[in-house]
Amino acid sequence: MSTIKIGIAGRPNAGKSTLFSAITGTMVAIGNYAFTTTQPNDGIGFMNSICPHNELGKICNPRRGRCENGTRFIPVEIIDVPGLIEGSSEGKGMGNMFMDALRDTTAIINLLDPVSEDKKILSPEELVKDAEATEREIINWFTSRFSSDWDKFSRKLSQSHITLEEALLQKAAFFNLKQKDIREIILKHHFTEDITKWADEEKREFSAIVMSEIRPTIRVLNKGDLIENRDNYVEQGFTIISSDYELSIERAFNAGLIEGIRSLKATEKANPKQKEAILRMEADYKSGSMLRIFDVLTNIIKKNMNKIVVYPVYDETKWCDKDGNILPDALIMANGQNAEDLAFEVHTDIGEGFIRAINGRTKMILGRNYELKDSDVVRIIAKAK
Ligand SMILES: Nc1nc2c(ncn2[C@@H]2O[C@H](COP(=O)(O)OP(=O)(O)OP(=O)(O)O)[C@@H](O)[C@H]2O)c(=O)[nH]1
Ligand SMILES: [Mg+2]
Repeated sequence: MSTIKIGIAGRPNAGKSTLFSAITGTMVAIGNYAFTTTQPNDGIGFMNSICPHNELGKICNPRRGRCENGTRFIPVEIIDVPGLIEGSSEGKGMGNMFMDALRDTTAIINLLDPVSEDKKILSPEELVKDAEATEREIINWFTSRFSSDWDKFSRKLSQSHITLEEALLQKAAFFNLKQKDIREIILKHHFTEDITKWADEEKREFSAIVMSEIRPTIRVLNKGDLIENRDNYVEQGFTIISSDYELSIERAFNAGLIEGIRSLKATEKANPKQKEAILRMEADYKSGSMLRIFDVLTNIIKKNMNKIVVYPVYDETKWCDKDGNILPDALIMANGQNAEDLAFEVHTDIGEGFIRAINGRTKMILGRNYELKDSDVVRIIAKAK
């Protein structure tokens, strides 16, 4: 399973389910009214990476995901949740219990709606306020989950004398935080060593730090097709997409009206009206102020989450597995992980039996501490069990 799980949160009607539908290719309820979604949706989307098969001059055979004209589509998990409003954490709207679906996400997209309730286009400043309101609700949800049963937890702890790191590992288990992440937070920030003495403010601060440093929340402005002066928003730092376009493209691709999801070239099957719509979308993307969603997902994974893509192979010259499948796997790893980590990612037995690795490009021998680089093709040699 993918190690990446991205949640889509935001106000009601922002277009979360439209976006989810477009990236996962599944049908879910979409409606021009608040609280269309009442239960979280879970599906598979894709990030992009330039496939090394381009260098080999042969086509790859991905075991998961696919490859389109040399661009690899690598699967990642996507979650769509009901809309958040101010006060969701106190039970308004759909409440915030559904947010539990985001408890083990590795990043959250805060999808922003440029259209106000009275159908005006919001200014960049107004959008920032909206974004902050949603982010506050996310932190409120985290804090309330993290603080629940605090007294019971404190009583139990006062008899056991464990370190802050261990206490946090237990208390935040619901969020699937790794020991390394907790260690990093308490090294970098000051927290009271005795967790039973934490005041509400400290609990909230811990939640805010997790949500910004471990589970980054990334603002993405939707409905770019409705914004006339997109460049103004880009200058203010907004990343703009259109879920409506993405969904149309997905449908056009499935109906054989365009050549690929990336290359919006109309096929002969498209009628003149469809061709015109395709050209209009293409022109909007060419203007550069609006991004395709895979590029946004890729940026989130590579830049905000600091990940790389690595291709393990069995044969370092043909870049294939035992059965001759070329570049069968594309694994998303953390920047800074090494050859031994890759071996463990492939299989625990391979990790334990690690002898050495070979760089598929240079054919150099790599030790277990070799730091992996983005797009590396690596053969691992391990003792047979
Ligand atoms: N023009 C335009 N309309 C969009 C876009 N994305 C979504 N919409 C419309 O916005 C409305 C709301 O879309 P949904 O996907 O249901 O929104 P949601 O955020 O899931 O809403 P809730 O589930 O109620 O929180 C629908 O009428 C969509 O067609 C877009 O990029 N451009
Ligand atoms: Mg929805």
